[in-house]
Amino acid sequence: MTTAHVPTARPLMPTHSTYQARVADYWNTEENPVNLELGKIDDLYHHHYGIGEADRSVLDEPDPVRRRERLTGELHRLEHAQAELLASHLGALSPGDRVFDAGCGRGGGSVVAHLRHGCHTDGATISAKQADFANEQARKRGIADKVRYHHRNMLDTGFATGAYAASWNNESTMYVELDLLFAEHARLLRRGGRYVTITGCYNDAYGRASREVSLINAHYICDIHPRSAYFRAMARHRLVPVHVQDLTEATLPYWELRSQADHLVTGIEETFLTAYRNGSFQYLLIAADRI
Ligand code: SAH
Ligand code: GPP
Ligand code: MG
Repeated sequence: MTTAHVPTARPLMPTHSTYQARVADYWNTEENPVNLELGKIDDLYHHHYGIGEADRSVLDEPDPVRRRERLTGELHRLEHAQAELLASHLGALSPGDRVFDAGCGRGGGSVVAHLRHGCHTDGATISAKQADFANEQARKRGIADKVRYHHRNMLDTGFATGAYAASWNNESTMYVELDLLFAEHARLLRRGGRYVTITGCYNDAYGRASREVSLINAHYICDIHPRSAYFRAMARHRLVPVHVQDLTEATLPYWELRSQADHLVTGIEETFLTAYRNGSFQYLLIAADRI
């Protein structure tokens, strides 16, 4: 299909709840160095965590200025690896394909997917400031004709039905009801399209949400779902898992390193480490086919 005019002009946020207004406030005012200092390195701004082995030798760097730089760079490398892992699960995409980045933050994930696959991307964020920031980044990079960000509710995008070859949520599912979210992905994806999420979920095998999971919810104003909820809701919305990967072990080095970065910590680091280590919380990738 032609791709030029898929997103339609429409009034913004007709279904904006009070909760969503609070979430938007958070992201409109968020300026954590752990996000901005990392993003500045190569203008890829991520709002997700990292995966993979960390180079812990950065901690032994004797020069304090250089130590900070190396720590910042190493955390960014691990966050970038997470974005690449997600993009690698989007399936075989070609430059004519269109993909949807649900809860796109400052836009790094869409850029990674575009650079990897050449595809058109539409990102949606509930924060007007993030959408403006991300569009400006795409303009500076010279890819604004293919990579676009919209200030929209991902539950009600107004984008064209069946127009997308792939879609994803990178750490943004915990802000919404999964049935509403997957109904919108199922509507947007063409048959055989691929859906991917990387998310933090609480572990049903541990029981209900732990103290640490509740602290993470309060910190970000979100509502982490149990692992089981994902598979139930996907099954109800024609999304059939093709790959499930527990990334909990893979994300621990990121949090261990981040907890040592005095210039970047936000105060939530020990809570994540405890939640992962006590088994109440998991970092999960799910890829599913839209049947
Ligand atoms: N996926 C991005 C950002 C994750 S942070 C990344 O990996 O970098 C969570 C994002 O979800 C924020 O951008 C926030 O604005 C967005 N979000 C939360 N609720 C939303 C909603 N209802 N509609 C659209 N975006 C939403
Ligand atoms: C994102 O990142 C955090 C979230 C989207 C919410 C919670 C995610 C879970 C997996 C529970 P960020 O990069 O803005 O956070 P920080 O400022 O802590 O780096
Ligand atoms: Mg961050």
